[in-house]
Amino acid sequence: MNHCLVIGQHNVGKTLLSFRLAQLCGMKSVFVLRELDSDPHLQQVIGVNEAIHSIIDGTNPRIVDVQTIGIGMSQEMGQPAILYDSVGLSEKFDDGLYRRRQMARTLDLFVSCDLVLHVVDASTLVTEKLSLIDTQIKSFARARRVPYVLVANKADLLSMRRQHRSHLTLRQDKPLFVSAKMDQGLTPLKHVLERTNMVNYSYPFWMRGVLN
Ligand SMILES: Nc1nc2c(ncn2[C@@H]2O[C@H](COP(=O)(O)OP(=O)(O)O)[C@@H](O)[C@H]2O)c(=O)[nH]1
Ligand SMILES: [Mg+2]
Repeated sequence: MNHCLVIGQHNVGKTLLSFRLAQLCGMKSVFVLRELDSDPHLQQVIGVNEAIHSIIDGTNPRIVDVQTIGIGMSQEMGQPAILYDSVGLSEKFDDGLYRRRQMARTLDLFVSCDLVLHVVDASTLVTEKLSLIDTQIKSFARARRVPYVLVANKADLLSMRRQHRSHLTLRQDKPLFVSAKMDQGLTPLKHVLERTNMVNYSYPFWMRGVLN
């Protein structure tokens, strides 16, 4: 099974993007496991459309847990994928113990996943550059040589001019500008997910992570 980590700072749209990807893969409902501090973890089957609407309407309680979302892939690909919708990373000292544990869990997943979707909020990029924490996420993925996509979400909030500027500044990272809210630009991410699945199943497990 392919393991894909959705990582980034909080409020950048990781959860909405994860459910949008599930929707794009044709899922009406998904199996979700929320890793709470207490055992057993919470297991739910969630309607994808309902989840999307509740995030956009703001009626969804903010999720601060690592959530595992199971996605079945198209028949040609066969293999299902697992999305880890992780807790937002931050550098704040005052984050509570529970939150810090969830961040540690996110970093654990970073070491073992097959694909990294690194989400940034395109509308808050300062002078179109990545923040320190985002630069660290990118460097770590590069060091691991795990397949990696920089996803610049909330592109709907950017003027064409600003999007163009961000494109130029970040061109080495080949960002994919998307809007999870407006459901725009996401199809290439589904293809990445399918391709990583295919590549990972044509090579033995010990070669995973060295393919780029
Ligand atoms: N304008 C806009 N808002 C978005 C987009 N994606 C997410 N949001 C909003 O950003 C907020 C945080 O989204 P969420 O998925 O919970 O972020 P997370 O903390 O990274 O998981 C919510 O209010 C979403 O509706 C987008 O593409 N455009
Ligand atoms: Mg979230």
